[in-house]
Amino acid sequence: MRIAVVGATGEVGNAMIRVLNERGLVNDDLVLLASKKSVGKKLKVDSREFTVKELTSEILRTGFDYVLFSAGASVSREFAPVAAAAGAVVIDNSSAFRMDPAIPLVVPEINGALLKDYSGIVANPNCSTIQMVLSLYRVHRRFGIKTIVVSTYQAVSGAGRKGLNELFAQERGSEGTRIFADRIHRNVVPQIGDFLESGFTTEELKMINETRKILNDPEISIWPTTVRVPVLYGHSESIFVETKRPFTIDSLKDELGRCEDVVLTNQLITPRQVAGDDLTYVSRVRSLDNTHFLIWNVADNIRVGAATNAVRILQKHRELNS
Ligand code: 2RA
Repeated sequence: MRIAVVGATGEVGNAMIRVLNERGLVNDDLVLLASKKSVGKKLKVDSREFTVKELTSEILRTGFDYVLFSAGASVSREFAPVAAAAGAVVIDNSSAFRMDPAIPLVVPEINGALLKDYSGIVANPNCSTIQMVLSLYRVHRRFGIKTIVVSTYQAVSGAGRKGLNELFAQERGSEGTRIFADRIHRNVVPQIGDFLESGFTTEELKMINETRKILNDPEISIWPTTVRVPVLYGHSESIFVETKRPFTIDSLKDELGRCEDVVLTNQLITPRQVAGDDLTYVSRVRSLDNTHFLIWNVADNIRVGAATNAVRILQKHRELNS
């Protein structure tokens, strides 16, 4: 099987390579692609060493089974169709194709069946969306979700290596490059992405639109506030849900606990505990009636929220089409 990773030197691209390797999917045919400035960089993967090559249409036409993209929406818009036209299944971590009605937006545990007999581009959802829908999909199936109110506490790695470097710089006392709307050291910033006319941000709109597409329910009313916090890895979310049909706390916990790749726990779970992990942790389950509840979830945003979900898409596609 021949795989390429586009954006191989970035935070998510690097994680994609690690997860591929952990799952025995790295072989000598792996090709690492990036922009001109990264060409020639060496990446070691266990005993193997790979040299980063320049991303070009020509190289994408050399016959890949899967091409994983994490290099930004403009790169995906230009090159993902080239790779798909050459016969590869493209798994794109950018926002470029997520809301295209012809392109599946996939969290394999929820709607992986869309990958059966499918070839072309598959969109990987936004990290803050993935951990939320992984926590709620069974509740939606059994009780129907009417309304979600979610506040996120998103790690600086969500902004890639530059986000991490910003926090490190400010912790050392320097201004940093000010990539966030305000200083992030010992602060929280209630803006991720750009502000829209509505007063919501692009990140919040992603959570609204992507959740409806993945759960296949355009009626769900979703009210997000996405916040950047001075954490390195691991997004946390406080989620309030109103259901259409009544539940008991036991039946609610039963559904939450049955979600695939989700751990329901009474422990207090924080981002420090989940960095490097591939599971989504749900805790603080509580309710005062039988149609409203609150939960807290935490997941590694670079793995669960991007790289691992992308590799799970690859594995699910292989499973359904081999
Ligand atoms: C962030 N979800 O956390 C966005 C993009 N990864 O910055």
